[in-house]
Amino acid sequence: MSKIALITGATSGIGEACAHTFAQQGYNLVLLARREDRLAKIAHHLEDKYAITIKQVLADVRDKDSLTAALAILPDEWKKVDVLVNNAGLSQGLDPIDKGDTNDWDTMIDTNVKGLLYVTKIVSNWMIPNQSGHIINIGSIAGKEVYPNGNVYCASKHAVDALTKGMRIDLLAHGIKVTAINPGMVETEFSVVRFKGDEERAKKVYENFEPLIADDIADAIWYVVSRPKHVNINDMLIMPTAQATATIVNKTP
Ligand code: NDP
Ligand code: 8X3
Repeated sequence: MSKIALITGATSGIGEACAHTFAQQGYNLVLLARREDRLAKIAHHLEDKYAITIKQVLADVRDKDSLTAALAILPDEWKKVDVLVNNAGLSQGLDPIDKGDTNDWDTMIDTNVKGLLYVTKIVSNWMIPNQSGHIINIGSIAGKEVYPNGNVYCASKHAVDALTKGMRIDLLAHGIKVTAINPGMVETEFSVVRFKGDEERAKKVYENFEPLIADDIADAIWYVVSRPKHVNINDMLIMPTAQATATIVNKTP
């Protein structure tokens, strides 16, 4: 049987690009996200184009009970997951700590940290009997540095950095690889979501320099996944050439 990759947040950006890359490599896919129409459209397109099979899992990673139920009903042969891409995540708002919206904080921590944990607990228990598997956590430059007004988003991605290290230690004896992929600025729906639908403001983030695109990250993930069995890439920080740090970007005037 073909290998299986489970990708969270597969309806847009980096997750969608990963779905294309793994499909092209002949993987069958479990694609998870909340937007049903988009998920179905992407799944049908990839099944037609690459002659692979896809299971769609409509779930919110924040909702532990329904997430658990949605994954539990997958047939047993679909639980032999080779690669988990913990990609579902978001930022909400860009405000100083005294002005931040506590609902935004809950959303970021619940999605980026707790959601990633819930998915990992379930899927690592599927991997352990096989004594193999590869977990890719999508962190961020925001998990390596803290930038003005990034406070809670940066904290959530620092948590992903710590959890990646912890998972690697805990899953070592089971032959499961754990990798962190930490991108700088990637033009996806990320900033539209951060600015709650303000497309003009989001567009400005990526003006006057060449940001990364989602395919750049999918390409790096494929590199990591396709190393020989005895090789693990622990941590990768990928920036646009025009970006030196989280806040220093060489923009043309
Ligand atoms: P997008 O907004 O384009 O994609 C985010 C994906 O996550 C969507 O498919 C969305 O699907 C899914 N998602 C969000 N919340 C949930 C949830 N509660 N349950 C299930 N799925 C969810 O952004 P990106 O592709 O840029 O972001 C992907 C990851 O990359 C995130 O973890 C982000 O923090 C990280 N990242 C992004 C960078 C960037 O500059 N773009 C840089 C560094 C890291 P749906 O709404 O259908 O559920
Ligand atoms: C998203 C990257 O630093 O632009 O993780 O917020 S950043």
